[in-house]
Amino acid sequence: MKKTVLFASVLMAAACVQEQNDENVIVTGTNPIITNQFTADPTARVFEDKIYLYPSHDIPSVITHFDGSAWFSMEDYHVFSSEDLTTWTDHGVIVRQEDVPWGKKDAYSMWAPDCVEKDGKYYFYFPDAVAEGRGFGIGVAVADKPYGPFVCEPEPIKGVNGIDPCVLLASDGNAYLFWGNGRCAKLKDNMKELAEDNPRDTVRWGNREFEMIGVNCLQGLPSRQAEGPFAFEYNGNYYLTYPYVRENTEVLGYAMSKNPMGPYEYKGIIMAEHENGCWTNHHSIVNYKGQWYLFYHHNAFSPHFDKNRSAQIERLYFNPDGTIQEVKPTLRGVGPVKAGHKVQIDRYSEIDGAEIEYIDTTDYFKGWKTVFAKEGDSVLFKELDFGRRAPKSVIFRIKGDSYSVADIHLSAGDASIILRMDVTPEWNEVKIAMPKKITGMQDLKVGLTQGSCIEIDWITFK
Ligand code: FUB
Repeated sequence: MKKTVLFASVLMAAACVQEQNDENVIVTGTNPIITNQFTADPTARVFEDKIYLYPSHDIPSVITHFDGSAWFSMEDYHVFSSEDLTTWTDHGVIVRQEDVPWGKKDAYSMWAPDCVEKDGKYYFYFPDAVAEGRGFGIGVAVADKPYGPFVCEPEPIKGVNGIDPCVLLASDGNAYLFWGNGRCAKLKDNMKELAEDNPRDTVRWGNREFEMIGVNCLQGLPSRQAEGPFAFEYNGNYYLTYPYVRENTEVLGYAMSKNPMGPYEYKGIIMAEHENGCWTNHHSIVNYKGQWYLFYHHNAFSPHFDKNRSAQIERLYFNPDGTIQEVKPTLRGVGPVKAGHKVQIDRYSEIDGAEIEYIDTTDYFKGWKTVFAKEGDSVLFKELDFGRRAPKSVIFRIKGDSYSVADIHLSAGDASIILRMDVTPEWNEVKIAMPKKITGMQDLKVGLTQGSCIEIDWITFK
């Protein structure tokens, strides 16, 4: 059932619409994590013992860049939450471009946002194209709950022009706004304005000079085309992490300091360039239940247009000296996957010979299939939870290149079994009794031992 609730504020603040759809539950555990829409620039925050995800919401392009190419198009923000990093609830739309009093109503420019909690209020920071003048402003919308309803402030934050806000609530008691290519300024206690005592810079663009509030924390550091700053504090160190162009596309880099406003010292790469050329990356770093995670994006559901991106997660680790270990993107991701889920073995941990293809190239959200073209091809899916009661049967969603018989080898823990099944040229769900008991957390290996080319969409154990 879909409920639409309209909230209006008396004090000139704009109305924001929140849609709540109880059926909007997504179960993945693998990458990408959200499979019902594009989710770029994922900012993850822990509120009320859950992960709340505030991404920007790419849609197929409806606007063009100055060079005529299809451009980023984002008209609203959704918020998602999860307790286990596998089951995600889409709480619906929290802010739309039409609701922003100072924003251009048809700019489709609702780029990377952030949300922080202070004294029981949730402050959602978002960029939008300004209706009057040029460029981007950064707005604030306030709510009593992490999923809204959010009420937009009537004006953007004064003194701030730019994109990609991130707010650091530092242990010195201050809140710091980072934005654009690494600029940082202290916020007032009201979280909606810059503090009066911020330093000021004179910045030169061409032959014009501008006074800018705050400091450029990336001054002198590798920061070509830097954007998307994400700052956090851990073990007495401040970390300023940010995408920038090392060669041709963005990497995630980072710098450390003993002070929120720097000076920062460059330390290296958190994630290298995406191998497929996806130009942007954008991220957040969060500790949830004792484990650090990197949330980032990739264009997995849009292989031919890298401005339609999807959020992914990996575990992140620190070295004893506080530096960060480089993170490699995976398909397996971090969420617990139960054997009773539709186990998407195409999100493999290791692959040997098999190949991964999209199921439907007219609708990439249908996901992938694993193609076993020759005997011996296999994939390994790590950390599959078979639970305490051994499943009695296994179901394969499978097809082949002809009517045939295939022998599929499954191994997990002590069990190593070969299952013979009929394969048809159309997708079919084939159910087979499990000849051996498998329980507990196991790495599952699936391989073709005999038969012609087969494709598997998913496997589930009942
Ligand atoms: O999503 C639009 C822009 O692309 C973000 O604001 C940047 O950080 C980049 O990810």
